[in-house]
Amino acid sequence: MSHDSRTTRTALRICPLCEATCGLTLTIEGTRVTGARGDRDDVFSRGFICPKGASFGGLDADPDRLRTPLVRKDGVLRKASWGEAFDAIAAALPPLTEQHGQQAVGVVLGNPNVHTMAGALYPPALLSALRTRALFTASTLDQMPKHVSSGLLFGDPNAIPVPDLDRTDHLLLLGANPLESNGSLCTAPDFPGKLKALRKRGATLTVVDPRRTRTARLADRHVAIRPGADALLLAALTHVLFEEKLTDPGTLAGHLEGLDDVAEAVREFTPEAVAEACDVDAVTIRTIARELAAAPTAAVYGRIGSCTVEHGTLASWLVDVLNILTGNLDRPGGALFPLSATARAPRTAAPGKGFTLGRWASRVSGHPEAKGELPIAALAEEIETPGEGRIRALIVLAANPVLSAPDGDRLDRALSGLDFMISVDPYLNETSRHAHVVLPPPPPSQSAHFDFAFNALAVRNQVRYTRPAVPLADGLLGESEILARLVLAVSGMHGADPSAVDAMIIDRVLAKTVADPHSPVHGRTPAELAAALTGGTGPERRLDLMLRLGPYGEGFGADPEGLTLDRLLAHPHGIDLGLLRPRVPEVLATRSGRIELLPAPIAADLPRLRTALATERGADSLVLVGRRHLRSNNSWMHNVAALRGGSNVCTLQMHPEDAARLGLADGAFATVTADGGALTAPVEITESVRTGVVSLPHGWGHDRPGTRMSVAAAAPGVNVNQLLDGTLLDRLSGTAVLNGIPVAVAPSH
Ligand SMILES: Nc1nc2c(c(=O)[nH]1)N[C@H]1C(S)=C(S)[C@@H](COP(=O)(O)OP(=O)(O)OC[C@H]3O[C@@H](n4cnc5c(=O)[nH]c(N)nc54)[C@H](O)[C@@H]3O)O[C@H]1N2
Ligand SMILES: Nc1nc2c(c(=O)[nH]1)N[C@H]1C(S)=C(S)[C@@H](COP(=O)(O)OP(=O)(O)OC[C@H]3O[C@@H](n4cnc5c(=O)[nH]c(N)nc54)[C@H](O)[C@@H]3O)O[C@H]1N2
Ligand code: SF4
Ligand SMILES: [Mo]
Repeated sequence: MSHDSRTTRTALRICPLCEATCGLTLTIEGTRVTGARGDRDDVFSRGFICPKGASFGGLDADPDRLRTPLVRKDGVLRKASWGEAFDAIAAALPPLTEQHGQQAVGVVLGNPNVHTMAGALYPPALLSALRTRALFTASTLDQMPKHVSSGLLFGDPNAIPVPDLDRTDHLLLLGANPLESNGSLCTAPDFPGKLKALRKRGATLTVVDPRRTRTARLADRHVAIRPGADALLLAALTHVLFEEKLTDPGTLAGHLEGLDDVAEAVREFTPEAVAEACDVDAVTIRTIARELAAAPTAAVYGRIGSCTVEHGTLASWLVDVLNILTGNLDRPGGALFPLSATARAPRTAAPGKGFTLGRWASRVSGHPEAKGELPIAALAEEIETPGEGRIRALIVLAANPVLSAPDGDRLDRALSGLDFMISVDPYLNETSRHAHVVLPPPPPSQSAHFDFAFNALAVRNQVRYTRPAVPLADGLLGESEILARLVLAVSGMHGADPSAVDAMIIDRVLAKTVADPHSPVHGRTPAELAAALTGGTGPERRLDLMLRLGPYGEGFGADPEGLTLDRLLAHPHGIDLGLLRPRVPEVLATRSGRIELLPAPIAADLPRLRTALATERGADSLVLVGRRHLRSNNSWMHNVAALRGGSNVCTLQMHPEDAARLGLADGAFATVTADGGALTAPVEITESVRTGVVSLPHGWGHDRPGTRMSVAAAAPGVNVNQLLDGTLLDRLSGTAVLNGIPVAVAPSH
């Protein structure tokens, strides 16, 4: 193949920039991506594309991307070869754990790990090589409450039901703005189009959000709730279902435990009791409950605004309780569990191990672990506080917690005091600037793509895979190879062939599978099965293995029509695996084998919600919420010139009445103060936020020295998370409270 700069061709690439996972057709001149459009033949996205996907080429070719590793010498980060970079790691880390113990090495996993193959395939091996419990991820800034509620209800923290957008008659959406975010924990290319189609077919859309978002404007009803009050609203809806005898779990009835206990638990949360705290009148609450119960099918769906709040786990739990009580969980048109092609093949229903919280706790504040993770809001104190088990080294994969987590200034100082830090990141940014070694992955066009995470959250079962659209440039390493080498370097096998990591994992999986009497390959030999795997790379062979052993797989001959990597490669636009289907009881892994409606940790957290009923707030008090902009993505897409400007700016949105009371004009600068600090931002007066609420987007504050993101630094914005001190958490999940934060706002002089 020639890569002459005059040849123009197209190649398919699944978009890694948000959860919608659209199929893109890239135009490539030589080795440069010069265009991107939606792939009309993609079995799932059918040609949809958004402005971010359309800017794929700009992002891919960003001149600020690192093209060589960086290694710190004499305090300064300098360009280095891959050999030097891994030598530095192998020289530093093993001695450090020998001296200070395994807990002295922390790991931070950021959001893009769910958008890359490498991020899915290697962190488990890295963690098991390190044997550390100091794991912090973006989940505790995001969806950990949902994992905890699913773990407790269904026994599996990854069993997350998704709303059946294409078939539902009624959608109650809380704290999500898919018209800007393109959806989350609900993978649906063209989410906006699906909501419009929903309205068009006569289904009802209710949006609960303190802001009148683009999504809210599309709805039949917009409920401008007071931030942080969703759990109260949902508890009152549940109360009404019981009070008015509207519960009807349908076919789920035989799979439930604790129905009466839930009725008792929500008894005092009457619409009248919660109305003031939610700022939603009791009549509206009763109407919503009755409509939910009366709809032929309905789905309740909550996201960021219902998770990153003080009662995030309770709200996440109540979302599913409502789906269950109305008979909508696990039925078409309701909320269903997807079945992805790389999931474990369904077992026959049987009691499982259940889900346990708090098996260990963080060293300094004693925060309980959830899903093996500690709150990222507690990372700085774990680095700063002396004593045994203090974190002295940190491996940061695709994360920028200096901007994305609470109190970045404190974390910034803490990171600068580490003995050793590694960042796997394409940018020298607010976090990676502290690293001793920076390992840059290649641009996305040069990576293969498979959505291990999002296929399990998709509104339709389907499977797609794209190989690199452009060959790996000279001098770069694929991210899978980077992470495999990292695993070797930290486990005393520095210099071994990175394919050894994949081979080892394949062997381990096969050994376990052939020993399982329920497996189609029971009794066969791992070596024989491993030899049958196809694929040009270690990650491809692992994908082939998962596909073959998965629920649609050919099972190494058990089902000759089933899925393999080769079959998938023969379908470049993907394979449709059909509509979501009911999966209870096969998904359940609780100890009882049933859905445990009122798990003990939830029951123990409810008194905290009761105290929220009585919270006093001054007439002029203000709380802060976040927002997302269509042409942005957390902290790292502000460096793409084509995506800057328009609504994608860091302003403090405020209702005209609040602005008038405070004497603030549009464009004037305001100082915002909260427990964690203060910042100054330009005011944008808009009726899209309700009174008593101000809004700032996150991921801004690109004004620190030592970074290399020139476009972002030219209009840096402010870091909203500087307003937080990291102490405010949803206790059950360790998730930082990022919405509904009390603030004071004053004109800035
Ligand atoms: N106030 C407030 N704070 C928030 C939120 C909020 O709503 N409000 N949202 C939270 C949420 S939902 C999340 S998920 C977190 C995100 O928190 P993080 O994951 O810490 O933040 P990102 O900005 O996504 O940063 C991702 C990092 O990965 C790098 N990167 C990009 N692509 C790749 C790649 O292919 N490989 C590698 N190795 N690195 C890559 C980027 O350069 C960047 O440094 O932020 C949270 N913070
Ligand atoms: N364009 C863009 N797309 C993205 C991202 C991005 O940064 N930009 N980030 C990606 C990531 S990592 C994630 S996790 C997803 C998130 O996807 P979404 O959950 O859709 O995220 P948001 O757009 O932040 O929507 C959250 C909404 O909750 C509202 N809200 C705040 N507080 C409350 C409250 O107390 N109650 C209620 N009911 N609502 C409240 C906010 O006003 C906001 O409109 O988006 C992903 N997609
Ligand atoms: S909606 Fe998401 S996945 Fe689709 S093109 Fe836009 S950024 Fe990419
Ligand atoms: Mo997220």
